[in-house]
Amino acid sequence: MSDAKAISIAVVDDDPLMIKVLERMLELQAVGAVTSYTRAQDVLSAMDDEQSSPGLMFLDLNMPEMDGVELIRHLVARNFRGHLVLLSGEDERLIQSAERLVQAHQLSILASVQKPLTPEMLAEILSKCKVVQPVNLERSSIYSKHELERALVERQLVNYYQPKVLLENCRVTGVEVLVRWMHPRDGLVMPDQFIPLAEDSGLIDRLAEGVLQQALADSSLWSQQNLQLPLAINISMENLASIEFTDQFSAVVTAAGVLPKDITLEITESRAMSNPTVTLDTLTRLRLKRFVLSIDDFGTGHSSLAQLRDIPFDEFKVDKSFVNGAWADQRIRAMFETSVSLAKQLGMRVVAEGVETENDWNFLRKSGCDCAQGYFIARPMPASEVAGWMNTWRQRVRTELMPDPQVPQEPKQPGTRRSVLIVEDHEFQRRVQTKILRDEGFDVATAIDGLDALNQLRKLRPDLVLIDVDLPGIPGPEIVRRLRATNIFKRTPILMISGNSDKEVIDGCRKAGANGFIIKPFDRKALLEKIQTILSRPK
Ligand code: G
Ligand code: G
Ligand code: MN
Repeated sequence: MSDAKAISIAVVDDDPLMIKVLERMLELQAVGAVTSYTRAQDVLSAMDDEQSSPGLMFLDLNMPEMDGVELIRHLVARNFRGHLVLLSGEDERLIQSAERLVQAHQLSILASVQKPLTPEMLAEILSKCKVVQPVNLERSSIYSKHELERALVERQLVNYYQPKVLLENCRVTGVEVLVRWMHPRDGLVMPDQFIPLAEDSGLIDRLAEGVLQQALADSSLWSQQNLQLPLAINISMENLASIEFTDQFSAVVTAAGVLPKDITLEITESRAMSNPTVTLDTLTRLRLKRFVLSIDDFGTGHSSLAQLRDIPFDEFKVDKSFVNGAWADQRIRAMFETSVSLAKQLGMRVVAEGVETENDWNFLRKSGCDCAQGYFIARPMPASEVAGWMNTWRQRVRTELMPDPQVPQEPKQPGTRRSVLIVEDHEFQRRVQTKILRDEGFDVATAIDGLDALNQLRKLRPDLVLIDVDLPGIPGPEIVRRLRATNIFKRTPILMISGNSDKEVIDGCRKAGANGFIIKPFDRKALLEKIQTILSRPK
């Protein structure tokens, strides 16, 4: 349900006529209080004075003095949590790039429209409007320097560890150290709540040293259990700006009896380098000492191609926003593949982070990427859980992720019933095909789209698959391609079904790896003959 009635609305547009028109339209939609501004600066002043911000803002991008894009930046700085509707008389491209900017700042954008806005568009926009929680307008962390300082002294910071695994054989190559704050009042606090504070208040060096000491101690306990786990430590740009960092860091590592080659430094550019000369000096010397250098979150922070050119990174971490969902979204996939290709050409090892689902995982296994990290493998965990996780992981690899292809899991006895999965979005078609095949003695399962199919296939491992070419989401031929790329379904007989008999469609299916093709409508006899043909062919 829309909450537009309960929300305070701001309209920011330098054109008074445009404001009048929009106010009138809003009035007709019976929404909450509307305040209008002809200057961007005025809405900011109002927010500062009232210590509150509108729940919904209509924002003209083209304004003299402060323009809409600049205003967005100021809204971010004020922790604006309302919804935005971008308006512009300019071309589509400008709106699109402003939209990306808004999304990059993780603000909610309800719509971006080329003027004029019609009452119908407005009604639709308002219907998407939800009340947002009032927020603390304070800019930075809710914690003070003093509080963080005490946390360091009292050892309230604890390391969590998240494994990275090799895609080729699922071996664990190490763990990333992710710090958390066990806050006496607030419980487990995530690093984005206090790392920026540590950077701003000069505490980041002490924080980094504490994290390193704890990681080395945990690592030594793991070695006693015969676990050799290389560590990846997140290092802030602020750390690298200190000329003493290299020597202090390597002294601590050496004192613990750990080799630099077993320590990766993950470097994120959450902010631009404050002192590029010192930073380059530090990184080069760390590399000379054989520490492994990894560029983290490439493409989302301040990291740039110039850094890749100038800094001798060994490892490239592809940000989760270019990994998660790449299997289904063409744009994400393009960025992912470009990143991998760039890193490979520079001779770097590639780690994909944010591997959340089995689909992500299967996509990566075929991608040329070296390592993976993410919730699908393991969430960050306390040191005490790492050894137990290693055991479950080995188990999971054997039974689920890399079952030995020579030993089929459930050997089929001769004479057992054959099974088929029908992938078809139209209910009627699904029923007809199910009936024909059941009558023939098949065990029939059905799926209504590609995702459903891929999920079921892994469990069922049918002897035959029928796939409709035109499916919502993943198209039929793409499903076939993905199946053919796996060991389990390399040779499973697949029959494609389509209402379209164009040569391109048929060729597309064959190229994807289908064994046969049948055109709708077909009768029972035609379908069974096709199936007979593909089942009797040697695999
Ligand atoms: O799980 P997660 O919320 O832990 O981490 C969020 C961000 O905090 C990541 O970008 C990570 O790089 C950063 N981070 C985690 N631990 C540390 C640390 O010890 N030092 C620094 N500088 N950043 C860290
Ligand atoms: O240092 P970096 O920014 O890369 O830190 C990784 C961050 O990503 C941490 O906050 C970690 O908790 C988080 N993370 C790790 N695996 C996943 C995942 O599979 N999905 C998502 N959304 N976040 C993840
Ligand atoms: Mn990291």
